[in-house]
Amino acid sequence: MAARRDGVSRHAAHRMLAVGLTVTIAVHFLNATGFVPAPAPFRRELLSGGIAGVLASAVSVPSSTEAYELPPLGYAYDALEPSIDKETMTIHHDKHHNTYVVNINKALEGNEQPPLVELQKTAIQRGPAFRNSGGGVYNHDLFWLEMAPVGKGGSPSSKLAAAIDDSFGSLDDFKAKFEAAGAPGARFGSGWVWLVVDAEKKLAITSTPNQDNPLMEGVDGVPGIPILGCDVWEHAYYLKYQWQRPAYIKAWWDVVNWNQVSAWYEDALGAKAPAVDGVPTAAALVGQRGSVPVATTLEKKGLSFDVKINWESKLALGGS
Ligand code: MN3
Repeated sequence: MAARRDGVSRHAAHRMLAVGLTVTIAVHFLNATGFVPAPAPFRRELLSGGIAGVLASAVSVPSSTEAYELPPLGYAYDALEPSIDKETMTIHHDKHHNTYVVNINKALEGNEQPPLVELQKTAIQRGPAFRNSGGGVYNHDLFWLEMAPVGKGGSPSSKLAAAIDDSFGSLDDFKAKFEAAGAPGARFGSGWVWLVVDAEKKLAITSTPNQDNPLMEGVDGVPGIPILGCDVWEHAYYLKYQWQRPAYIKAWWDVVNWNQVSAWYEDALGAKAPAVDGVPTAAALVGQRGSVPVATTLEKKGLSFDVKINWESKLALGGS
Protein backbone atom coordinates (compact mmCIF):
# COMPACT_ATOMS: atom_id res chain seq x y z
CA MET A 1 0.00 0.00 0.00
CA ALA A 2 2.83 2.33 0.91
CA ALA A 3 4.48 1.73 -2.47
CA ARG A 4 1.21 2.39 -4.22
CA ARG A 5 0.68 5.62 -2.29
CA ASP A 6 4.20 6.65 -3.27
CA GLY A 7 3.37 5.90 -6.86
CA VAL A 8 0.23 7.96 -6.63
CA SER A 9 2.13 10.75 -4.93
CA ARG A 10 4.83 10.74 -7.59
CA HIS A 11 2.19 10.83 -10.27
CA ALA A 12 0.45 13.70 -8.54
CA ALA A 13 3.76 15.50 -8.12
CA HIS A 14 4.53 15.10 -11.79
CA ARG A 15 1.14 16.46 -12.66
CA MET A 16 1.63 19.43 -10.37
CA LEU A 17 5.04 20.08 -11.86
CA ALA A 18 3.60 19.88 -15.35
CA VAL A 19 0.80 22.26 -14.44
CA GLY A 20 3.25 24.60 -12.73
CA LEU A 21 5.54 24.65 -15.75
CA THR A 22 2.57 25.14 -18.01
CA VAL A 23 1.38 28.11 -16.01
CA THR A 24 4.86 29.56 -15.89
CA ILE A 25 5.29 29.22 -19.61
CA ALA A 26 1.86 30.65 -20.23
CA VAL A 27 2.42 33.65 -17.97
CA HIS A 28 5.82 34.28 -19.47
CA PHE A 29 4.43 33.97 -22.93
CA LEU A 30 1.48 36.24 -22.30
CA ASN A 31 3.72 38.85 -20.74
CA ALA A 32 6.05 38.66 -23.69
CA THR A 33 3.37 38.92 -26.30
CA GLY A 34 0.86 41.24 -24.70
CA PHE A 35 -2.79 41.27 -25.66
CA VAL A 36 -2.59 42.72 -29.09
CA PRO A 37 -5.10 41.53 -31.65
CA ALA A 38 -4.37 40.54 -35.18
CA PRO A 39 -6.67 41.99 -37.82
CA ALA A 40 -8.94 39.20 -39.08
CA PRO A 41 -7.57 38.83 -42.59
CA PHE A 42 -4.02 38.69 -41.32
CA ARG A 43 -4.84 36.00 -38.80
CA ARG A 44 -6.62 33.91 -41.35
CA GLU A 45 -3.68 34.18 -43.71
CA LEU A 46 -1.42 32.95 -40.97
CA LEU A 47 -3.70 30.08 -40.10
CA SER A 48 -3.73 28.88 -43.68
CA GLY A 49 -0.04 28.18 -43.69
CA GLY A 50 3.44 29.29 -42.78
CA ILE A 51 4.52 29.56 -39.18
CA ALA A 52 1.03 29.50 -37.78
CA GLY A 53 0.16 26.49 -39.89
CA VAL A 54 2.99 24.59 -38.29
CA LEU A 55 1.94 25.82 -34.85
CA ALA A 56 -1.67 24.96 -35.46
CA SER A 57 -0.89 21.41 -36.50
CA ALA A 58 1.56 21.04 -33.64
CA VAL A 59 -1.11 21.91 -31.09
CA SER A 60 -3.99 20.16 -32.86
CA VAL A 61 -6.00 23.30 -33.50
CA PRO A 62 -7.92 22.81 -36.72
CA SER A 63 -6.87 25.40 -39.27
CA SER A 64 -10.56 26.03 -40.04
CA THR A 65 -11.32 27.20 -36.49
CA GLU A 66 -13.19 30.47 -36.52
CA ALA A 67 -13.12 32.54 -33.41
CA TYR A 68 -14.44 35.89 -32.34
CA GLU A 69 -11.70 38.45 -32.36
CA LEU A 70 -10.77 41.55 -30.46
CA PRO A 71 -11.21 44.31 -33.02
CA PRO A 72 -8.63 47.08 -32.97
CA LEU A 73 -9.96 50.49 -32.01
CA GLY A 74 -10.79 52.79 -34.89
CA TYR A 75 -8.82 55.57 -33.16
CA ALA A 76 -5.86 55.97 -30.83
CA TYR A 77 -6.15 55.05 -27.15
CA ASP A 78 -5.88 58.72 -26.22
CA ALA A 79 -8.23 59.94 -28.94
CA LEU A 80 -11.23 60.21 -26.62
CA GLU A 81 -9.53 62.46 -24.11
CA PRO A 82 -10.49 64.38 -22.12
CA SER A 83 -13.79 62.46 -21.85
CA ILE A 84 -12.08 59.09 -21.46
CA ASP A 85 -8.40 58.89 -20.56
CA LYS A 86 -5.80 56.84 -22.39
CA GLU A 87 -5.09 54.44 -19.53
CA THR A 88 -8.75 53.59 -19.07
CA MET A 89 -9.13 52.98 -22.80
CA THR A 90 -6.04 50.79 -22.92
CA ILE A 91 -7.01 48.60 -19.99
CA HIS A 92 -10.67 48.51 -20.97
CA HIS A 93 -9.97 47.38 -24.53
CA ASP A 94 -6.82 45.29 -24.18
CA LYS A 95 -7.67 43.55 -20.91
CA HIS A 96 -11.37 43.65 -20.06
CA HIS A 97 -12.70 43.31 -23.58
CA ASN A 98 -10.04 40.79 -24.55
CA THR A 99 -10.93 38.60 -21.57
CA TYR A 100 -14.53 38.38 -22.78
CA VAL A 101 -13.26 37.40 -26.23
CA VAL A 102 -10.97 34.69 -24.86
CA ASN A 103 -13.68 33.29 -22.61
CA ILE A 104 -16.47 33.10 -25.16
CA ASN A 105 -14.09 31.43 -27.59
CA LYS A 106 -13.24 28.86 -24.93
CA ALA A 107 -16.94 28.27 -24.25
CA LEU A 108 -17.55 27.66 -27.95
CA GLU A 109 -14.39 25.71 -28.65
CA GLY A 110 -14.99 22.98 -31.19
CA ASN A 111 -18.44 24.29 -32.05
CA GLU A 112 -19.64 26.51 -34.81
CA GLN A 113 -19.54 30.16 -33.87
CA PRO A 114 -22.58 32.06 -35.09
CA PRO A 115 -22.43 35.74 -35.94
CA LEU A 116 -21.98 37.56 -32.67
CA VAL A 117 -25.29 39.36 -32.96
CA GLU A 118 -27.12 36.04 -33.25
CA LEU A 119 -25.40 34.70 -30.18
CA GLN A 120 -27.08 37.40 -28.08
CA LYS A 121 -30.60 36.12 -28.54
CA THR A 122 -30.22 32.91 -26.54
CA ALA A 123 -27.33 34.02 -24.35
CA ILE A 124 -29.30 34.09 -21.09
CA GLN A 125 -30.74 30.63 -21.69
CA ARG A 126 -27.34 29.18 -22.59
CA GLY A 127 -25.75 30.17 -19.32
CA PRO A 128 -23.17 32.47 -17.75
CA ALA A 129 -20.37 32.04 -20.33
CA PHE A 130 -22.67 33.11 -23.14
CA ARG A 131 -24.47 35.75 -21.16
CA ASN A 132 -21.42 37.35 -19.55
CA SER A 133 -18.65 36.77 -22.09
CA GLY A 134 -20.78 36.67 -25.25
CA GLY A 135 -22.65 39.74 -24.07
CA GLY A 136 -19.42 41.40 -23.04
CA VAL A 137 -17.90 40.98 -26.48
CA TYR A 138 -20.94 42.34 -28.29
CA ASN A 139 -21.44 45.26 -25.93
CA HIS A 140 -17.83 46.39 -26.12
CA ASP A 141 -17.61 45.97 -29.89
CA LEU A 142 -20.60 48.28 -30.07
CA PHE A 143 -19.18 50.67 -27.49
CA TRP A 144 -15.94 51.34 -29.40
CA LEU A 145 -17.82 51.86 -32.64
CA GLU A 146 -20.32 54.32 -31.23
CA MET A 147 -17.59 56.65 -30.00
CA ALA A 148 -15.37 59.06 -31.90
CA PRO A 149 -12.88 61.77 -31.00
CA VAL A 150 -14.40 65.09 -29.96
CA GLY A 151 -15.73 66.90 -33.00
CA LYS A 152 -15.68 63.79 -35.22
CA GLY A 153 -18.96 62.14 -34.24
CA GLY A 154 -21.35 64.54 -35.94
CA SER A 155 -24.88 64.97 -34.66
CA PRO A 156 -28.06 62.89 -34.86
CA SER A 157 -29.53 62.60 -38.36
CA SER A 158 -32.69 64.64 -38.89
CA LYS A 159 -34.72 61.45 -38.73
CA LEU A 160 -33.14 60.33 -35.47
CA ALA A 161 -33.36 63.85 -34.03
CA ALA A 162 -37.09 63.93 -34.81
CA ALA A 163 -37.59 60.54 -33.16
CA ILE A 164 -35.67 61.71 -30.09
CA ASP A 165 -37.83 64.83 -29.86
CA ASP A 166 -40.94 62.71 -30.28
CA SER A 167 -40.01 60.25 -27.54
CA PHE A 168 -38.19 62.43 -25.03
CA GLY A 169 -39.05 66.07 -25.80
CA SER A 170 -35.62 67.23 -26.96
CA LEU A 171 -32.04 66.05 -27.26
CA ASP A 172 -31.26 67.64 -23.90
CA ASP A 173 -34.24 65.94 -22.29
CA PHE A 174 -33.11 62.65 -23.78
CA LYS A 175 -29.62 63.09 -22.37
CA ALA A 176 -30.97 63.95 -18.93
CA LYS A 177 -33.19 60.84 -18.89
CA PHE A 178 -30.37 58.66 -20.15
CA GLU A 179 -28.03 60.01 -17.48
CA ALA A 180 -30.67 59.39 -14.83
CA ALA A 181 -31.06 55.79 -15.99
CA GLY A 182 -27.31 55.28 -15.67
CA ALA A 183 -26.89 56.95 -12.30
CA PRO A 184 -25.91 54.66 -9.43
CA GLY A 185 -29.36 55.07 -7.84
CA ALA A 186 -31.06 53.66 -10.94
CA ARG A 187 -28.42 51.16 -12.09
CA PHE A 188 -26.84 49.99 -8.90
CA GLY A 189 -23.58 48.18 -9.55
CA SER A 190 -22.31 47.16 -12.97
CA GLY A 191 -24.29 47.45 -16.15
CA TRP A 192 -25.19 49.44 -19.22
CA VAL A 193 -27.62 52.16 -20.22
CA TRP A 194 -29.15 51.86 -23.67
CA LEU A 195 -31.09 53.71 -26.31
CA VAL A 196 -33.13 51.05 -28.07
CA VAL A 197 -35.59 50.80 -30.89
CA ASP A 198 -38.40 48.75 -29.40
CA ALA A 199 -40.88 46.36 -31.00
CA GLU A 200 -43.10 49.30 -32.03
CA LYS A 201 -40.06 50.98 -33.62
CA LYS A 202 -40.17 53.65 -30.94
CA LEU A 203 -37.11 54.87 -29.09
CA ALA A 204 -36.78 53.90 -25.44
CA ILE A 205 -34.16 54.22 -22.72
CA THR A 206 -33.41 51.18 -20.64
CA SER A 207 -30.62 49.74 -18.55
CA THR A 208 -29.38 46.21 -18.03
CA PRO A 209 -27.24 44.56 -15.35
CA ASN A 210 -23.72 43.20 -15.92
CA GLN A 211 -23.13 42.36 -19.60
CA ASP A 212 -26.77 41.78 -20.51
CA ASN A 213 -28.17 43.72 -23.45
CA PRO A 214 -31.60 44.38 -24.96
CA LEU A 215 -31.11 41.74 -27.67
CA MET A 216 -31.17 38.94 -25.10
CA GLU A 217 -34.42 37.07 -24.68
CA GLY A 218 -35.59 37.35 -21.09
CA VAL A 219 -33.55 40.49 -20.41
CA ASP A 220 -34.44 42.54 -17.35
CA GLY A 221 -35.11 45.74 -19.27
CA VAL A 222 -36.81 46.95 -22.43
CA PRO A 223 -36.13 44.44 -25.20
CA GLY A 224 -35.20 45.94 -28.54
CA ILE A 225 -32.38 46.81 -30.86
CA PRO A 226 -29.63 48.81 -29.14
CA ILE A 227 -28.30 51.75 -31.13
CA LEU A 228 -26.39 53.43 -28.29
CA GLY A 229 -25.02 52.02 -25.05
CA CYS A 230 -23.04 53.50 -22.20
CA ASP A 231 -20.84 51.19 -20.17
CA VAL A 232 -21.32 52.15 -16.52
CA TRP A 233 -19.06 49.48 -15.01
CA GLU A 234 -16.49 51.08 -12.76
CA HIS A 235 -13.72 49.86 -15.08
CA ALA A 236 -15.11 52.24 -17.70
CA TYR A 237 -14.49 55.39 -15.68
CA TYR A 238 -12.98 54.84 -12.25
CA LEU A 239 -9.35 55.85 -12.96
CA LYS A 240 -10.44 59.34 -13.97
CA TYR A 241 -13.80 59.89 -12.29
CA GLN A 242 -13.63 57.62 -9.22
CA TRP A 243 -17.07 57.65 -7.58
CA GLN A 244 -18.46 60.30 -9.92
CA ARG A 245 -20.24 58.14 -12.45
CA PRO A 246 -22.65 60.95 -13.45
CA ALA A 247 -19.68 63.17 -14.40
CA TYR A 248 -18.37 60.39 -16.64
CA ILE A 249 -21.69 59.99 -18.45
CA LYS A 250 -21.97 63.75 -18.93
CA ALA A 251 -18.47 63.93 -20.45
CA TRP A 252 -19.16 60.85 -22.57
CA TRP A 253 -21.68 62.72 -24.74
CA ASP A 254 -18.74 64.62 -26.27
CA VAL A 255 -17.41 61.43 -27.81
CA VAL A 256 -20.62 59.82 -29.03
CA ASN A 257 -20.39 58.95 -32.71
CA TRP A 258 -23.82 60.16 -33.79
CA ASN A 259 -23.01 59.32 -37.42
CA GLN A 260 -22.79 55.68 -36.43
CA VAL A 261 -25.79 55.81 -34.10
CA SER A 262 -27.89 57.40 -36.86
CA ALA A 263 -26.88 54.66 -39.29
CA TRP A 264 -27.80 51.99 -36.74
CA TYR A 265 -31.15 53.74 -36.19
CA GLU A 266 -31.93 53.36 -39.90
CA ASP A 267 -30.97 49.70 -39.73
CA ALA A 268 -33.06 49.17 -36.61
CA LEU A 269 -36.16 50.56 -38.30
CA GLY A 270 -35.63 47.72 -40.78
CA ALA A 271 -35.33 45.28 -37.86
CA LYS A 272 -31.58 44.94 -38.30
CA ALA A 273 -29.41 45.01 -35.19
CA PRO A 274 -25.85 46.35 -35.32
CA ALA A 275 -23.60 43.56 -36.57
CA VAL A 276 -20.74 44.96 -34.61
CA ASP A 277 -18.05 42.56 -35.76
CA GLY A 278 -17.47 44.80 -38.76
CA VAL A 279 -15.19 47.46 -37.38
CA PRO A 280 -14.50 49.37 -40.61
CA THR A 281 -18.13 50.60 -40.87
CA ALA A 282 -17.86 53.16 -38.11
CA ALA A 283 -14.25 53.75 -38.93
CA ALA A 284 -15.23 54.98 -42.35
CA LEU A 285 -17.79 57.29 -40.81
CA VAL A 286 -15.29 58.63 -38.35
CA GLY A 287 -12.61 58.84 -40.96
CA GLN A 288 -9.93 57.77 -38.55
CA ARG A 289 -8.97 54.33 -39.73
CA GLY A 290 -7.05 52.73 -42.49
CA SER A 291 -3.88 54.71 -42.10
CA VAL A 292 -0.84 52.73 -43.06
CA PRO A 293 1.11 53.19 -39.82
CA VAL A 294 -1.69 51.72 -37.67
CA ALA A 295 -2.16 48.70 -39.92
CA THR A 296 1.55 48.07 -40.11
CA THR A 297 1.95 48.18 -36.36
CA LEU A 298 -0.92 45.79 -35.82
CA GLU A 299 0.34 43.36 -38.40
CA LYS A 300 3.72 43.32 -36.78
CA LYS A 301 2.10 42.48 -33.49
CA GLY A 302 -0.42 40.14 -35.05
CA LEU A 303 1.84 37.12 -35.03
CA SER A 304 2.30 37.36 -31.30
CA PHE A 305 -1.43 37.33 -30.72
CA ASP A 306 -1.92 34.40 -33.01
CA VAL A 307 0.73 32.41 -31.24
CA LYS A 308 -0.77 33.30 -27.88
CA ILE A 309 -4.16 31.92 -28.86
CA ASN A 310 -2.70 28.66 -30.12
CA TRP A 311 -0.57 28.22 -27.06
CA GLU A 312 -3.46 28.96 -24.80
CA SER A 313 -5.49 26.29 -26.53
CA LYS A 314 -2.76 23.77 -25.98
CA LEU A 315 -2.18 24.76 -22.40
CA ALA A 316 -5.83 24.61 -21.58
CA LEU A 317 -6.28 21.18 -23.13
CA GLY A 318 -2.99 19.51 -22.36
CA GLY A 319 -0.77 19.05 -19.35
CA SER A 320 -2.97 16.69 -17.38
MN1 MN3 B 1 -16.60 47.54 -20.02
